[in-house]
Parts: sequence; C-alpha cells; structure tokens
Amino acid sequence: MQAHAFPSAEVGTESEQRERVFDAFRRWGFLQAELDPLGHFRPVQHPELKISGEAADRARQIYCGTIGAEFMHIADPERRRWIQQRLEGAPEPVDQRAILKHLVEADIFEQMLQTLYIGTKRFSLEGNTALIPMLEQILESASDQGAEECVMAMSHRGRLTVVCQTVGRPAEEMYAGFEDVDPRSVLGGGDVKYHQGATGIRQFNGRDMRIHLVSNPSHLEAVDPVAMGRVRAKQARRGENGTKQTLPIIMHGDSAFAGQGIWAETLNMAYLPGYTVGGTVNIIVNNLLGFTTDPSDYGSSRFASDLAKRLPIPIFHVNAEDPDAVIRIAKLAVEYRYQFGSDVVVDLIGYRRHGHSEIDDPTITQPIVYAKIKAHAPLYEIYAKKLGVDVSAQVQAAKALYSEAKQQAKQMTKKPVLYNLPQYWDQYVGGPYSTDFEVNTGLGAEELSELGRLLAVSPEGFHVHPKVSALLKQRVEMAEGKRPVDYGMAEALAFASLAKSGTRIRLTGQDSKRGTFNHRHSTLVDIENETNYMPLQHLAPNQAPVEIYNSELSEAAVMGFEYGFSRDYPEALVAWEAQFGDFANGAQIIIDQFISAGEEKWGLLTGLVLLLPHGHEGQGPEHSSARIERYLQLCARDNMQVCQPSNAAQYFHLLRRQAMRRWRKPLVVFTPKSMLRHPEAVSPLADFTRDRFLTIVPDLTVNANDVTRILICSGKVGHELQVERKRLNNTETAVLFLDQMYPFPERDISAAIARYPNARDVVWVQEEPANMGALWFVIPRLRRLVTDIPVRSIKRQAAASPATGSAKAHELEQKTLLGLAFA
Ligand SMILES: Cc1ncc(C[n+]2csc(CCOP(=O)(O)OP(=O)(O)O)c2C)c(N)n1
Repeated sequence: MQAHAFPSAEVGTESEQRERVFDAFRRWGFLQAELDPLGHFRPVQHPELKISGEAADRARQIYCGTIGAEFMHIADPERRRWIQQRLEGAPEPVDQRAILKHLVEADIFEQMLQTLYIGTKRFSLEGNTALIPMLEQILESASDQGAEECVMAMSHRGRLTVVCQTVGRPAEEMYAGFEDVDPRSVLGGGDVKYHQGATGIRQFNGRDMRIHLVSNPSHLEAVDPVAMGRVRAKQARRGENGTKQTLPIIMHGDSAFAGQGIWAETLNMAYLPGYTVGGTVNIIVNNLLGFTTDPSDYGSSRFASDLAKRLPIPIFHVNAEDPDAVIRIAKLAVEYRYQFGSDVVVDLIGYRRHGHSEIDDPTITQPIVYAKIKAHAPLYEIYAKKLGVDVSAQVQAAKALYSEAKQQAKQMTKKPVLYNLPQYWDQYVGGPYSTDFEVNTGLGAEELSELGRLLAVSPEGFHVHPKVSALLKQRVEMAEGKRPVDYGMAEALAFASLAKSGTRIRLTGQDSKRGTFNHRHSTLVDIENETNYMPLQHLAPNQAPVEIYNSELSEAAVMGFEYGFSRDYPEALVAWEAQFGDFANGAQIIIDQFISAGEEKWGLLTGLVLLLPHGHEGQGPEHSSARIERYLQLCARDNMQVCQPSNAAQYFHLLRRQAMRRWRKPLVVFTPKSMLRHPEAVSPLADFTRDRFLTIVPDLTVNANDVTRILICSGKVGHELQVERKRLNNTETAVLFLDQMYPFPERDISAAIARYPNARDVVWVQEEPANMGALWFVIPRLRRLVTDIPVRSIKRQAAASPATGSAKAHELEQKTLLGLAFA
C-alpha cells in the first residue's frame, strides 16, 4: 500500500483535514508507539501514517510516544471522544517525588531479597517496577471515585513486592516465607510464598481502602474468574452501590494473557447479567517474555492484549520506563471504568531483569536481550536522574529497613498469616466432620404445601406455556401430598424454604433456568411477550434473593466464578451446574486447585455445590459419566463431600443440609437424568418431613432375615436393580443406596449391613467400567468393615472410554450387569 491510499489530507476545510489526520493516528498510532524500554519490540510503520505537517507532528507526539492507545474499535462515539479528549489534552501534573519513592522501595525490596536469599525463587518484578506506583495511582483514583475495597488477582511475577508495597503487609512477613519458619505447621499442606493471599487496609486521602489479594495456584489465569466471583459477592453484599465500592484489579502475564483459555472465557462475562461487576481494571505486566518463549512464539498477533478486542473496551499500552505516562494511564483507566462501567486493559510494557525465576539463566535463550539488560540501570536510577534528584539517602534507608525486617523474620516462631477473614465467616468452620454439625432439615407438611402453592403463582395476565402450566398444577399436588414429589420439585422446595428463611440462593450453569432436562422451570416465560418471572423471587417480602442464571458456554470460568462467589458469601447456597457431568472436566483446574485443595493450601473454606448429571443411559461416551472416580480421588481429611442422592427427598435434605450446617465444605452432587421422573426415584411427601439426609438408604421392602445377598450401589443402577428384583420375584436380595460416598459413612454402613444377619455376601454394583466409578474407593473400605463374609463387585469391564456410543450395546451391557447382580 502507498501513502496516497489514505484520503488526501488536502481535501476539505483546515479543521476537517486536521481531524482526518488525527483520526489516522487515533486509529493506528499505537503501532508506531515507543513502547519497549529496550527497543526490541520495534514500532511498525503504517502506510496511513506517512503524513507530514503540523497536525501530523502533533498527533504523532500524542499517539506514537510512550503511550499507545487502542480505542477506535469501540463503536460508541461518546466513549471514543472521552478517551481522545483526555489523551489530546495537556497531561495533568503528577507527584514525581511520590512515584520515585515507590520505585526506590520496590526495586530495593527486590534487590535485598536477591542479596539476602540468593538461589531462591521470588519471581522478581524488576524491569517492571512501575507497576507499584501504578497500583498506588489506581487505588487512589478508585478511592476518589468511591471505592472502599478492591479485590486484586495476580500470578507469581512481583507478587511479594505487591503484597508488601501495595497490600501493605510488613516486610518481615515476606522474609518469614524465605526463612521458612515453622515448617511443622504445614506438613503435607500449605503453599509456596508467592501464592498466598493477603489482605490489608490502606489509606488514600484520608479514606480507608481494604485490599484483598486472592490466593491463587500456579495455574496461570485460573484465579481470574475466582476474583470476579468474589467481587460480585462483595458487591451483592453492599447492594446498590456495590459496583462503585468494590473494584476488581486483575494482573496478567503477557504470555498467559495471550494463551490461556480461561481468561478468554472470563473476559466474555464482562457484560453478562449474572456475572458483571461493573468493569475490571486489567493490567498486563508485560515483560515481552514467557519463561523462555518470545512473543512471536506465544501469540499470533502483535500484542498479547489483542484478545481483549473481543469486547468494545480500550487498551492502553504504556512504556514502563516512562513513569509519568504510566501514572497518567492508571488514572485514566480507573476514570474510564467508573464513567462507563467498562473493563479496561493497561498493557504495561517493561522487561524482566533476571531469569524467569532467579535461579534460571536467561542468557542461554535470550543472549542479546540480556546483554542489554545487564547494562541497563534500574528504573529508579533513570527516573531520579531525569528529575535531578539524589536518591542515595532513600536507597540506604530502604536497605536498612529491609535488613531489619530480615532480623525480625528470623525470630518468628509461627508462620505469619497474611490475611484476615471478613466477619461473615465467623460462624462457619472447616476441619474434620463432626455429628455436632447436624441440623434438622425436615419441614412440616403445612409449610411444604404452602411453598408448593407459592411456587405455582404467576402474575395476573401472565401467559404460562400450557406444558409448564400443567407441571405447576402437578407440583401443587405434590406439595399437598396428593402425588409423589419428583426431583425438580424437591429442588424447588429446598430453594424456596431456604430463601424464605433468609438463605440467599445462587445457581448458574448452561441452561439452568429451565434445566437441561426440561425439569427445573425456575423461570417462567410469557408465551406472548417472552417476559420472565421467577416464582422463587416472590415468596415473601423479606425473603433472601434467589438468582438463577443461564451461563455462557464455559465450564472453567463459570465454576471458578461461583467458587469465588461462595468465598465471599458463605451464608448463601451457591451452586454450579454442569450440562452433563462429563463436561465438568473442562473446569478441572478449578476443581483440583481451588475446590478440593483450597482449605489444605490456604485455610480457605467454600460451601460451593457442584451439580453433575451422571448415569449410563446409552447416550454415548460424553453423556454418561461425571467421573465419580476423580472426585473421590481428591478426597482426604474431610476436604469435601461427594454424594449421589437416590431420590427426590434425599436431594431436598442434602441441599438444605449444605446451607444449614455451619460446616462449610464443597459438595459434589451426582444428579439424575432419566431418573428425574422415574417412578422409583420420586418420594412421598412424608420423606420431606423426616429430619435428615441419609448417608445410606436402607431397604425396607425386604424381610431382613430372608436376605442372603446385600447389593450396595449408588444412583440410577440401584433403581434398575430394584426393578429387576421385582421382575425376578427375588425376596433374598437387599438393595442399599450409598448416597454419601465421602466422608465415607462407616458407622451408618455397618449398621445398615448388620440388619441382615443371614447375608452371605456383600456386592458393590456399579454401571461404570472397572477402572472408573466408586469401586476402587469403596471396596477396600467395605472390606475393612465387613470381615466375616466376602465383599465382591459387579461392574463393566475396564475401558479407556466411559461408555459405548451405541444405545443397543448399552442395553446389552446393562442387562448383563443386572443379570450378574442376581446370578
Ligand atoms: C496453566 C499454566 N501452564 C504453564 C505454567 C508454567 N509457567 C509458569 S510461568 C510461565 C510463563 C509465564 O509467562 P507470562 O505470562 O508472560 O508471565 P511472566 O512470568 O513473564 O511474568 C509458564 C509457562 C503455569 N504456571 N500455568
């Protein structure tokens, strides 16, 4: 393309010409900006910017200096104008002394760690220490806008410096991590120092600002949706002004921002009604490297930030070695967030002074860059020189301060805890299970029928779909005890009763409003105008909020978000639902790194519920198994609960138990599909008035003395066994449902088995292949409990895939399985 391809600058009035020139720079100037302090990431010449003249010189100065602004992809002219006015106007003065102070402290803190703890990893921020004054400005501007707290997420890079300089934890607490004091307190648990969460209270212009840095795993970007969920919960607690008062700040590595899918999923939540937090300030702490990988190998576009262009949000690239520009952009980013309730991205481009960690030699892979870095002064020196300030006294003072901190750390005998939990956690506990936690989860018949009636009410003139209308009528009858209660209604009764007595309900997942299996119908849709109405929100004037949302088509980000929400709303029943349980492995990082290990690593609790439709029904390898085996493998030290309620009433008690106990543990629930309406899995209303969830459901249909075989199973196959038993007129077999697999209810199981004195064997029956399901978990435990008679198992043969793709093959397999159980 040649220069004259751009409409000639000479056409039109002078101001039109000027505007056209400026527009070209507004659009493409960022490509030619001087963004890399080391000069390797070279500006790209754009043909439309080959313009000369006074206007071009001025526009070039603004748009091709140390700030590169991408905002012309935003359709809304008001937003574009807002940005352009601020960039094209004179920069406001900044407090250069304060910036310098933060740069000195950040760099010296890092240098001292390097000197005092040589050969340990800290993931230094050096080369990008402008992040510290930038965060100061963000927090100050946010405070000016009315923020009272901020939730920050970040990975390893610079985390220790942020905890110390930004969150405000004393340096000795950081040093204690390097001294590794009190190792006995974390045997088999705990986490490395650059993953720990931290909280602090800072002051900006006389106002308090609470800062929460979220605990996170090594898995890059996994913390993003968790932080967002936490923000949403905090905002919900605050009510109307929540989005103003609680600000999310997420920091990303450049390579991770470009590559990790969970971040792409999280970004897509920005404007969704169930997930929006009124805008997030995103910062890419960009060192133009991912471990040893260059940008040309980690991303297919010029900037790591390009993914963010999926949303109409601005991206500000800024050269980290121009602190004044960095501060200007920080302020602008926060103001934009508050003005438009929008996400914004700041791409802070610096370099990495050391290797990926400090024990890594970067000269092997980036010899030229690192030769340059070696000769490059730290930013505080460059900036002090520019300001004409002698910083040697400040440097000495910082060194003395941090040396003293080391001495203090050495004397510590207890590992410091870097966070304080908010008061709303006071009444909840984790740790080992105790029967003391149990509560009565039953409800009176009258209360149930009243709830049933309320759940069927829609506003005057609302046109309910005839199929749904018929269902609502049936539900009223269920609640009146005129017909057995199914799962859908059991859940509605659990939600309604909890909400009415003050427990907030939040359920999200793909198509959760209606329910994948057309069974929930939490939200009625007017068939004439598609307005929505949720009876659960209209039970009583002082009830707690009920939110049920259809989510975006993501597992990882949505589950992470709900985990985050549960972390800041322990009083609520928070549930994430998989479309089919098989898809939950898309969120494996959230399950492994947060849900199952969060208490062990960080001492942080969650009562999150996972609803995972499970069962072999001939629908193929990816619509059969929620992978019970994987959840059980993660179980230890009472870290979570794994349950499969075998009937509607059990589901009702399980949900209520989860909300009502003060024991806060994740709950993994394998939920039914074909069993949703199965006559064997419905429950009489009387079972809802019973006092509790049964960990193992007894078989009351057989004469105990006649029983020679005890079949123990979980979920759908148990109902099929009961049907088969009836068909065979078999009166010698008991079918027990193990509805709680973890914590493994030894005492209840022993008692259930002891009811049958003449049993000659105990058989675990499962639909899953031998290498899957609960088999490997249950058998050794059963054998410890049952020592006088054999304990055997019946299952599909081991397989690499959970289920056959053929419905007929499935039927044959299932028939064989049931046959073996009675052979
Ligand atoms: C999901 C995941 N995959 C791989 C890794 C291993 N890993 C740790 S840091 C890193 C490079 C990160 O680069 P970048 O995001 O640019 O951050 P930087 O370390 O440069 O600040 C990698 C690949 C990880 N921690 N998480």
